[in-house]
Amino acid sequence: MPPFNILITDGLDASAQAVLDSCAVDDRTGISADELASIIADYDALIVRGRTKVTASLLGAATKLKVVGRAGVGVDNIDLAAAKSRGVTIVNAPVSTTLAVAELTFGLLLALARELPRADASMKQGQWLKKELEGAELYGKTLGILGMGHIGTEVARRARAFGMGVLGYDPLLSPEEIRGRTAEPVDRDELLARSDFISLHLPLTSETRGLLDSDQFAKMKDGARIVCAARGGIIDEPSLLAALESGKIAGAALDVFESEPPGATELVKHPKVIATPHVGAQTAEAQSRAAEDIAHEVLNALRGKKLRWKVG
Ligand code: 9EZ
Repeated sequence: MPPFNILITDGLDASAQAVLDSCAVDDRTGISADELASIIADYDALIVRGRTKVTASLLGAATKLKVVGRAGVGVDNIDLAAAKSRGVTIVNAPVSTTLAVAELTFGLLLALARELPRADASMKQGQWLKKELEGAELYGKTLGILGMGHIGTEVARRARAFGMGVLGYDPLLSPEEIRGRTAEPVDRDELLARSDFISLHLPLTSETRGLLDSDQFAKMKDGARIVCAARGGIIDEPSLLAALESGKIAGAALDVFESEPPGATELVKHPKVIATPHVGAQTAEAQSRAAEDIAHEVLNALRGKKLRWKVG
């Protein structure tokens, strides 16, 4: 049997190599959409991260393609309906990056509470802003977690260890399941009204795009702080900017943006915003796990084996 032809277009950690050693693997990281469309017909499988847009038109040109693997979690860069109608299987690696994102979320919560980026920047300017840098403790505060999947659950566990009260909302889980994940189950409005910190851990879908808009900010506690290491576009950026300007929201830490890279926008430059360049899953451990997990899953799909992480 000839080897399976596998195309990689967004880079993939070397830990995938041993798993795919029986396959013919082409690494064309950074390839343009046009060039990708012109070569995709040669491949049985495509492995992407978040950069490559797997569109209906690309899938139309992919006459041999059996499976697309997303090395990581969100599949918002893949047209799932088009894949389904063409019989292309979509798999991801939904647990590989959980701890990396949960730990970044805590970094951002602490950075907001203690203004760590400002503290560091002032030192590098030769200043000593000790008196101005009176922050807040996480202990005794309430964290509201929107989305209680793998990542939200790990954030909840860590928040408990810091002595925070933890509220959880997830439309896909029962109150009992949310309680089992160490959060108090509440509806969305109650979460917004009671939380000192709100962290988003949900996918970007047509339902969640623009979920946090000016109506939702108006329901929040005065001086609430927001963390988003989920996906750009879930927070409506103009609404957030207005809420920061009015003082309704005391701070926001954003790892993701509607358009990436965003450039030095008003939001990115805002003194109450901490911005990072979508580094949630960027740890050595997460990238290695994501690559190994997706390599196994793609190979299983090609061999017609049982799948752990079929999407849709
Ligand atoms: C939506 C969600 C969470 C959510 C979580 C998941 C599809 N989906 N949507 C609104 N898995 C919080 C608020």
